[in-house]
Amino acid sequence: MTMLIPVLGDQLSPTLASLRDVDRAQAVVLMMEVWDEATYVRHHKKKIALIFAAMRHFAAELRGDGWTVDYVALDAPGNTHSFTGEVARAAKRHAATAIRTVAGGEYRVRQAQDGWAAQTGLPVDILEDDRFVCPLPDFYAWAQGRREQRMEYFYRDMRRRTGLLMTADGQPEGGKWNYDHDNRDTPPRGVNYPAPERFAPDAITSEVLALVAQRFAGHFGDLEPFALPVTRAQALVALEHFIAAALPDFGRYQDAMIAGQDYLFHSSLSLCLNLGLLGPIEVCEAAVAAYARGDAPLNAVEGFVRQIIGWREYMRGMYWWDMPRLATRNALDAHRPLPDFYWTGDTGMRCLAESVGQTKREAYAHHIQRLMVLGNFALLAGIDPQAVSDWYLVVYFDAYEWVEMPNVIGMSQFADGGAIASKPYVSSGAYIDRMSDYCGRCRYDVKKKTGEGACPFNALYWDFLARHEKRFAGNARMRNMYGTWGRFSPEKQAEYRESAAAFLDTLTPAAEGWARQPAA
Ligand code: FAD
Ligand code: DLZ
Ligand code: SF4
Repeated sequence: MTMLIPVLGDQLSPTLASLRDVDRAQAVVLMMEVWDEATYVRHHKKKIALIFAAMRHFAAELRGDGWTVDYVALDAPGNTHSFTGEVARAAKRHAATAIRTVAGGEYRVRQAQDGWAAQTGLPVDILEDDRFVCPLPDFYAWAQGRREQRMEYFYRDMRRRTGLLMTADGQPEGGKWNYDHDNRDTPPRGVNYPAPERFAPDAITSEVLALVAQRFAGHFGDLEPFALPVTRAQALVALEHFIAAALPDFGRYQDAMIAGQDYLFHSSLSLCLNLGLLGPIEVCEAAVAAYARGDAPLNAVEGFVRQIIGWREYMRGMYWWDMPRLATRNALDAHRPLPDFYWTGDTGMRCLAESVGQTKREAYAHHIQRLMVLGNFALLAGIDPQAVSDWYLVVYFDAYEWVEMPNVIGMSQFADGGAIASKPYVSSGAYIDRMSDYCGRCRYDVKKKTGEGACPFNALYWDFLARHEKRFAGNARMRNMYGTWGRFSPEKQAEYRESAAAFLDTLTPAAEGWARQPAA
């Protein structure tokens, strides 16, 4: 008997459920580089290189560990370029008698897996992906019983479940669940920012870089320099470096944005976590150990742990809870096309130009750039949420639908009608000015509210509130904003709305084909 074990590109964990309790002598691991996955959206070049390089290294490690690995490279003869096609071919090639796989992280992939039994005529065992803290059935049980599924309460359950930052008598460490209040400082001048650890490409990665340069030349983003971790050993080095160099200041400067400082005190570990090179618990335990040693303060460690066992797990749960509906949600009825500067960076708005430029270079932007600059602008301008979601899925090295889509459609664009965010994440230029150094050298004046040279975020902000007054005026968390809007004279209100309309008229829609191949 031969067990065929397809391992997908984001399942690069030696402890993967499908690789446990199997007789290696009677199993073949199948890994596939397929055009369908690399181009269903036209991913950033760096992201494709990262995934292929990590997949090839993982295959080599498995072989070293005694597994038989059938690795179908992108240019392999006969490659059908779909998961289903390759599973069917490999099942024949190896005369497989059964298939065992871990559930794919994306709805589209999970549906394909459901077709493998019919396609091959073999029994297919699809195992739960247990690399997460919260199994999906537990999340559904938690979500089902509630009128609102808010992250904060879910997070407390995850703290209790894992015991992370809990005292022996079941209380949160330090007496509070959440120390976000201490996490909103802007860094003073002269701070030394710790760059993430960089890893020089070896022969395997260099070969992938040449392949991607040749086959994906038209995709968005800079391929080189490439210095990302592509193995578990490198991921562990990156983790250790973050804990020592950045974690102590992770909390207080978490919301800051500084031009030319791409990472500040963020970890950039999302790429390792989402590929499976690191697990969520080991990452949190490393942070908690730093707190126990007195090397990092509680506000930093709690903030970091909350991102991982709170937000990350919650987003995954909300994705599966709401799919396939989530993909087409558009609660605010937003239909404007994505402006071209999301791809070119060519805009006088410095906050956006810096964030897009960094995204193009690094395939990375940190949370506040994603939420309060790039997402904020799209929400204020009424951009179609599916176009926004496609953009995020293309451009970030950590973007897989299960985590990208709830963050974009839900948290950032409020297109799920408020299932994830209790109020829309919108702000005028004042917030960006407070949290960043972008405004100082912008061609727009952040203090000017309307008219020529005024920061566009200002008029767009009030225009958004006015457009959606019916929906949001009753929201307790927005009462102050609507109170202010209501006190403006009708002439001032009209000025804001006209200024916003005039600005929106200047936007050039992006050409078709950046995110998805235009239909033939
Ligand atoms: P850090 O700031 O160091 O945080 C530590 C870890 O916490 C991250 O590595 C990540 O695993 C986790 N985390 C933090 N916030 C979130 C969150 N909201 N959802 C899930 N995990 C979180 N994250 C992705 O992994 N993939 C995406 O495609 C993605 N798209 C996003 C789109 C938008 C509009 C927004 C607002 C957020 C998105 N995020 C996404 C969440 C977050 O911005 C990134 O996880 C984070 O910026 C990754 O950088 P980091 O590793 O330096 O994070
Ligand atoms: C994102 C991606 C890309 C670019 N290429 C591949 C690939 O060639 N082979 C593969 O196994 N996975 C790839 N992925 C990841 C998948 O699109 C998808 O996110 C995961 O399979 C979901 O579990
Ligand atoms: Fe962005 Fe406005 Fe500041 Fe310019 S002035 S950087 S557009 S917030």
